[in-house]
Amino acid sequence: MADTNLTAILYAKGDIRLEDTSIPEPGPGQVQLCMQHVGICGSDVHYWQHGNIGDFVVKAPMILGHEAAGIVSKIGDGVTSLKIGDRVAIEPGVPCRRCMDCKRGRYNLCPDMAFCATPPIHGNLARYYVHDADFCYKLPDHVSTEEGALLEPLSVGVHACKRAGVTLGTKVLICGAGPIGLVNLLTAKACGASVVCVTDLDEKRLAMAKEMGADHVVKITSKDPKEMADKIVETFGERPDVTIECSGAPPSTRTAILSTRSGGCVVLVGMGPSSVELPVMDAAVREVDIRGIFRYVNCYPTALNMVASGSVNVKPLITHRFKLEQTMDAFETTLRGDGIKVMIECKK
Ligand code: NAD
Ligand code: 572
Ligand code: ZN
Repeated sequence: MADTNLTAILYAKGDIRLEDTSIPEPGPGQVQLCMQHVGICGSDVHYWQHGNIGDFVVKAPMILGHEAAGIVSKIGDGVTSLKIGDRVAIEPGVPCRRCMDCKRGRYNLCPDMAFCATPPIHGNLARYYVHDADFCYKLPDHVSTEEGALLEPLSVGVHACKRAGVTLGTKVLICGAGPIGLVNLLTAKACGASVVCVTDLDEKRLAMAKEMGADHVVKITSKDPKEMADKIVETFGERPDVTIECSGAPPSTRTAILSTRSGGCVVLVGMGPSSVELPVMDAAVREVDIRGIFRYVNCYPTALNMVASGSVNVKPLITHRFKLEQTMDAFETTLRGDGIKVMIECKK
């Protein structure tokens, strides 16, 4: 194990530095983790490129990374659920546990959530990191730490499919074939969706969706939402029951509403501009529910089960691998949009 703590720190927009920091010690209820794998998320790249996402502004140096898994290397006082050597997936958001949202079980909505690599909270793209033990999930021997890191985006798919009510026989439209669209595809299939159609502007991403099990793909060729909705409905032969919007592009959100069957549901996962013009009257008179999601809640155990049981295979999502020392190459690769999931190996 390393005796230094190489860490990827975002100092400000455009300024990521790899530096040695002190090795953190676990407090009560916490574990120290020897980090194994951290996936790069679009939000890590966005903070690097822009220095903010909306009101979340990088005002002080922040450690990047929130899709992560590690090996327990030290135990804090009172921790009985884990032992040194356990391999764990890290759920990156720790809520206050005391507010009404937490007490209702909707801890993802906690206003005091401390979420890795969302300013001002540090992430875990480092050799060592400390996290609350009850937000670490022990991996069975046959589940790798790469898969453990992928439980983070997979949990977004689990939460979206739950909010959409995807079940046996549901016909699902997924707009956008980035990592988040693809984890929704995997989850929808695992939930028993009978038909899943995925849209994107990009042929390579559509090819990936097909490889990962999409029954149909539709290339988006126009910003006219009605024209694209007609193309989608023609592909299904009917309207989808449920649409999971994973691009955040306003024309796609309009298409999502227009495509979905009367009485169906559109789940907004993709984040675009804060205000978007939508065909709300079409949604209203056809009773198309519009629901949002905010990350996930109580989804890690389900995501882990799906991977451990073999009902989803997340490994093909990983298209690029780098070492922690190559963090800048990893970020440049993600920025170019060459692949789907770029994975960083943190161990020495
Ligand atoms: P991504 O940028 O890699 O993927 C988005 C995909 O949408 C791209 O492949 C792009 O070509 C495609 N696209 C763009 N315009 C389109 C259009 N008009 N129609 C169809 N496809 C179109 O991003 P990602 O990592 O897959 O994340 C997707 C979105 O989900 C982002 O907006 C991200 O912020 C959001 N997200 C939200 C949550 C949440 O809690 N709500 C969690 C994670 C990610
Ligand atoms: O893996 C969690 C995650 N959440 C994302 C994006 C990427 N990864 N979200 C989109 C941005 N929001 S936010 O509310 N914010 C920066 C806190 O705009 C969170 C969810
Ligand atoms: Zn993320």
